Amino acid sequence: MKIIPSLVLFALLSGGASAQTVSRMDDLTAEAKAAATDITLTGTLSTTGNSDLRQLRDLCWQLRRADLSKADCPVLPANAFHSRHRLAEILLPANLKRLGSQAFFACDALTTLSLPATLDSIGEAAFSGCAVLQEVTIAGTPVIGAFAFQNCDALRTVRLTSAVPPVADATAFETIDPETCRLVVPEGSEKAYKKAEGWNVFFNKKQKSDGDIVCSPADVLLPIPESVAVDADAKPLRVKCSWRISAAAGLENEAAQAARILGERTGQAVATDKGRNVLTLCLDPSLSDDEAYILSITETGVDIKGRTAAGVFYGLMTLEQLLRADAAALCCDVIPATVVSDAPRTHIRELMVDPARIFVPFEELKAFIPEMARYKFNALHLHLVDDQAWRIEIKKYPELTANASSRVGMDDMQMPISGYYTQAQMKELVAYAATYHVDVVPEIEMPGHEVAAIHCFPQLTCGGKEVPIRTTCGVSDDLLCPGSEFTYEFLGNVFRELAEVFPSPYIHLGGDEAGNPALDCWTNCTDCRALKQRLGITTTDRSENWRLQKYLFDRMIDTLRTKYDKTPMFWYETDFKEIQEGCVTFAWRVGLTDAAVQAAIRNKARIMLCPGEHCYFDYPMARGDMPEVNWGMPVTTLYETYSLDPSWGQGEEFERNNLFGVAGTLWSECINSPERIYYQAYPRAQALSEVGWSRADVRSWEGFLKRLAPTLRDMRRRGVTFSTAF
Ligand code: TNX
Repeated sequence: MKIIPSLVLFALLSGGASAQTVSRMDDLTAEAKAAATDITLTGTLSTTGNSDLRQLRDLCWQLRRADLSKADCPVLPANAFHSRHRLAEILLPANLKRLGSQAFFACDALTTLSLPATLDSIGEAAFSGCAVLQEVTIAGTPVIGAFAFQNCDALRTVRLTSAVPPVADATAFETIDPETCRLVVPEGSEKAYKKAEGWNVFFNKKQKSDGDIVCSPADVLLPIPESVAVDADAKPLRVKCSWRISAAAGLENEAAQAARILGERTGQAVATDKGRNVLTLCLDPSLSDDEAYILSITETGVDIKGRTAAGVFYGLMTLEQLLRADAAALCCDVIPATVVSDAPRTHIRELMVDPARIFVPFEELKAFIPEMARYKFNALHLHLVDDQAWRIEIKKYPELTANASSRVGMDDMQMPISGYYTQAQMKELVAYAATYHVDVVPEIEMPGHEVAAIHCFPQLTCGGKEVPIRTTCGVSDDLLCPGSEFTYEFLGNVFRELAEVFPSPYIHLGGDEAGNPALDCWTNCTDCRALKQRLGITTTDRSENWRLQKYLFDRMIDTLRTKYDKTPMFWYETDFKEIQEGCVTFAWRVGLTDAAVQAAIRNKARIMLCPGEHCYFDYPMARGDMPEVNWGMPVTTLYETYSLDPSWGQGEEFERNNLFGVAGTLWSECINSPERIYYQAYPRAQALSEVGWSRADVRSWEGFLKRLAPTLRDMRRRGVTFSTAF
């Protein structure tokens, strides 16, 4: 009964190909946009706000073919078709002048492409990751940006009409294999192309470098280490030689990571028995911190010492950045004799991902881990359930994933969103993350943001109300009922299974947005009233409802601590006055960090800093950057992220006793592809990594920007997307 409406809608949306010719997107109904597979637009197209292009990209989720050849549209903005995996064919506007950066990033169904002669420029990474693109025709002479055709491994023909080679960045076709991809140019112009930067790769002529690429350690490390000492007089290390890895017992994982990094970067043989350069990994209990390390580079190799395997691993992350150097190439040739001595400022550096609102397929979720580990993040927080979905298998309650992991719609995006993680997958994720020293922290919300569970088990809410799964963002007034024993039985069973899957010492219990607006749900409930009476709660100014919430939390905290030895975590709410000693509260609301910090100090609790102003990476980084249309989010600039003071002006005692760490949140109401998680996260996550890892006296905004440039260039080379709106 409950699922019929969404099934009908699903059938409507996916049934049959639908071709549409209209002037503008606003001429189509919401249903037509969602059903369209082939759209021809003939009008003057808008590119800002909820533009024709934003609607094409985000609302026409089934789009396979777009014909813009008759449209008036001189600019296709950055990200115009970012990660549209179904788009197989596009006819570009006949008056197109500019194609923005990442315009077709990861459009991995696109097979052929014809760029009009009117085009003046092709942005950075415009076609990066168009993995099945076979044929490109470039009319005219557009300036072609860095990494424009990165990882277009299926390219077989690039055809040009101009006898004069267009100006191309040296990296525009960096990953082209000249054995399999032909460059077709006007007769007589081969010589010119052969000599031209960017095009010479087609003639098997790798860029001739002007000598060795030498790493400058202080200019390339992010987050910046405590100290970097270069000895310019000592003989440097040549890295493109064979390598031998010698690792102490217990560092087998780090030895494997080291072999991977050296192999990928240097392209040289890596073994445990022979090699010219030696990488030695060992443990040194005299270091100051579990994550501290000392990395020494000499003429003969590299030594990394850590107090624990985690420290050794962070030494390796630093080594990889030294090999990458200024990212002029995948790997440098020479690193000067250097000693890096390093330790983290805060001990939990987290990114939070939300597969509840828009599901993140398992393999994509896994792939997120190595990237965050590069910047020394050590916790991945998974927001596994919310009003819109339940995403984790619970064996005792198969209804949860059967009935609440599939829906149509996230606000105006009328697409089917479905999926959940099995417990076996989560165990695999945990094991994989551990090889990158990342702890996976699960979150199950209570008493709010629980509509998915209530949808499956109406007895979880007051009066057994039947509630549909939410398909829009925002806050629901339907809460778990603290007066019903079933609530505790249910949560207890869920946590019993979670504790077995996630070995993390932490577990997040949500707690946000369940009291404001008022908890009428509880005020009018007979079970809640009976509970209030039993507890002697007589107030009627709404504090009674916060006390009921406290009762619920106290029971769950007790269960989690005594049965599973877990430290509970919560989103901070001002009205919720008492945080249990030792628990972790998350400061998230814009403008309320002072209050959260004082509450943590008062309650002897620990506090995670993720204030919206600095750490909400679901917000756009600038106006007009993705997401262009949202529920009214403010902007969180890169500078705002960087300027977060993790001690919040409180000084050392607070930092020692209360500060837990820093977190960046990637709520996914508006993040409609896995690639866009990276786009929202980076480079703000890199700024946050430095906030969380590096001491204030060694870091600066200018220094960060300088060191960010090679970091981002390397991401481009590796085909990873990020925002450039800073
Ligand atoms: C508020 S942050 C929420 C989330 C939303 C987010 C969107 C928090 C604890 N609650 O449910 O996804 O805003 O930015």
